[in-house]
Amino acid sequence: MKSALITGITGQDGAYLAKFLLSKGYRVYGTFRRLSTPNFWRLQALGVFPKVKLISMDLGDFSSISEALTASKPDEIYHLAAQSFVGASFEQPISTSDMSGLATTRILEATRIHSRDARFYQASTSELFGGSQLGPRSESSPFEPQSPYAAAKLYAYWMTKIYRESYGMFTTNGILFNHESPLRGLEFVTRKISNACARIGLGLQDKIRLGNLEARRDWGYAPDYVESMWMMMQQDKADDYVVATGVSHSVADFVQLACERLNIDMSTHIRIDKSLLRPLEVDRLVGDAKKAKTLLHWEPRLGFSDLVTLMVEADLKRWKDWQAGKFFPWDAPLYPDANNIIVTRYSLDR
Ligand code: NAP
Ligand code: F7E
Repeated sequence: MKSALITGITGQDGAYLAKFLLSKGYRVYGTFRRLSTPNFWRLQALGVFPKVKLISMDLGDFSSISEALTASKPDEIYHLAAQSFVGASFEQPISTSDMSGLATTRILEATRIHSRDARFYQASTSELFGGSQLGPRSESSPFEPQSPYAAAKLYAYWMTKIYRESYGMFTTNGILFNHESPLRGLEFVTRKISNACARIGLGLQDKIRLGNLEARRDWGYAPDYVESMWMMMQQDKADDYVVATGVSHSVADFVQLACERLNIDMSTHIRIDKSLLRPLEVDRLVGDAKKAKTLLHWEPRLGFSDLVTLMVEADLKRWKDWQAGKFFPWDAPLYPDANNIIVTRYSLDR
């Protein structure tokens, strides 16, 4: 049985990837950070919480990274943990550089020392490309990062390649364009819209405040995208791949479709809030995933319109359940059964 270690298993991609790898028969370990309020709701929502083994790790703490590797002895490492919100990277540029950039080197170093034969996936991003050029971006397009987040991820991208070329390690960059789902964090624009529209439809909220409605993104469906991560790790030779749908839409398109699904009049409920505009904006991004399609045989399954519908309906159901006094999944109100949490310092000594 193969073992996989997912850093950031509590995030959107971590949870879907855990579910996917379990379905492939993997033993799945995942790292989480100790928070005063636990954050396992996505794993619970997908029904995989009791099936994964959890290890506490902080990206700034090299010893906790080393412990995670020695405790899990992974065949494959999926490095997903990062400060992933572009907007916040302008507010916290230094910690973002550390957690989304330098932390990758910490994990690569720990891998080189403890698990040299393990395969390594780096969660690279379309944000590397920036937004000044027109047309679809492929693996050979120039990089022009436009945020502290993107600059940190560009450093991590290069370190991933450098470890491949210097030490012959199997390290791969998945350059993924935006991918969304009902498990997306509420800060990101798609989930912010689906959640707010659901609440407006039920009379729980009146207005939704947004920033740049003209920004365009190539939005795909997260469960489709985590499969591409696994496919990259099964190749004979490590390489870098763009993963995208090839179609872009504006934030306004997302709002319009979400409002249509719920018969909401968009003009009455949307307000532009200038404080949500970024100091530097990536105006448009669209990807060219020809390489992933040809070599990995990867294809996106869910299109934009179905994605909007899926997200809106999921949020509508959550709020209806809440109104009916049922469980509120993203609150994770109770500390879950902690039998599967490995306390590395103690358990390793016994
Ligand atoms: P996400 O939902 O924000 O998840 C990020 C994960 O990183 C969470 O598990 C988070 O833990 C963890 N984390 C953050 N800071 C940490 C720290 N200091 N120590 C330990 N863990 C920490 O992000 P996602 O959407 O799943 O994305 C996964 C990865 O892909 C990220 O690296 C992101 O930058 C990258 N990416 C995402 C997209 C996209 O469209 N989703 C596209 C391209 C690349 P908590 O749960 O405790 O916060
Ligand atoms: O913004 C605009 C905003 O925060 C999308 C991360 O997963 O994908 C994500 O980064 C667009 C931007 O995602 C609001 O200005 C308008 O142009 O949902 P977002 P992102 O910045 O594209 C990439 C690939 C990653 O790697 C990242 O980790 O929407 N926008 N109004 C808004 N954005 C937000 N968040 N909130 C608004 O109110």
